[in-house]
Amino acid sequence: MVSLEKIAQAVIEGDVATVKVLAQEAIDAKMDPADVINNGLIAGMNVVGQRFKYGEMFVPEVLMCAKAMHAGMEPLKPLLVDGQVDTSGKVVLGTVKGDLHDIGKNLVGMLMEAGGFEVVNLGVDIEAEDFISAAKENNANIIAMSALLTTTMLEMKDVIEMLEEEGLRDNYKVIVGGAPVSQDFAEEIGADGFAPDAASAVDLCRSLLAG
Ligand code: B1M
Repeated sequence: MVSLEKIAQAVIEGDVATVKVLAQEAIDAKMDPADVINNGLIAGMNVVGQRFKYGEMFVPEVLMCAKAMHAGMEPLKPLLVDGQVDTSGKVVLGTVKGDLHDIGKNLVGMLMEAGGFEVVNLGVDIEAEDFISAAKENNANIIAMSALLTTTMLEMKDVIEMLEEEGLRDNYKVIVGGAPVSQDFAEEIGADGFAPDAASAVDLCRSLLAG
């Protein structure tokens, strides 16, 4: 019989086919879709995030797990009543202007979604004004920027300066990450936080919004 533990385990194993079957079985058994998402799919993905953080899982495996989670979400989402899945907050995420690297940024987005955040993933090569207008339009809590090049990480500073110029700096928490980015750099440009990896980015968002 289908159980939340089985669903979580299939996500942890990155077993897309099994997750699909179990999600359908859960629907047929009239299980609460929010419970299946929160305590089956997302619970499994949270384990994946922690294993990735501690080097027990690697990027390709995490991507398969995320694919499995999404495969399970697909048939369940239309059955949800608004507000049934807790959202921890809304994040506007992107790779900064001039930078096309998105593998790490997408991992960050997936783990944030698994962590209960609503993520607006803007993509790559995002201009400062586009981060800001997306944050305004989506009523976001957090602006999250990724950069993989020493030349493009400076764009993060432009976004923060533009927020200050527009008098919007206090409206959003700003977090930064990516291989060349450090805690020192984050402090230097006035960001609210830096995370070295995707799972830590989720913890950081939680702690920033907690106060
Ligand atoms: Co490029 N590249 N690349 N590249 N590339 C690097 C980054 C580089 C270190 C390679 C090297 O020279 N050794 C180097 C940068 C040097 C520097 O500036 N310090 C480099 C270069 C120079 C370039 C080009 C300029 C090469 C050229 O054309 N001459 C060019 C630039 C293009 C551009 O962006 N304008 C370029 C292009 C590319 C590809 C397109 C071929 C491809 C990107 C494909 C894609 O992303 N869709 C690519 C790749 C794949 C890499 C390497 C090999 C791998 C990057 C990656 O995906 N890592 C990289 C070398 C390396 O790192 N070994 C390299 C895996 C990923 C999971 O890790 O992105 O670090 P990462 O994300 C981590 C953390 O950093 C963190 O969490 C993630 C998961 O834990 N994190 C965040 C990331 N964003 C975060 C945001 C957060 C918090 C945490 O909060 C918001």
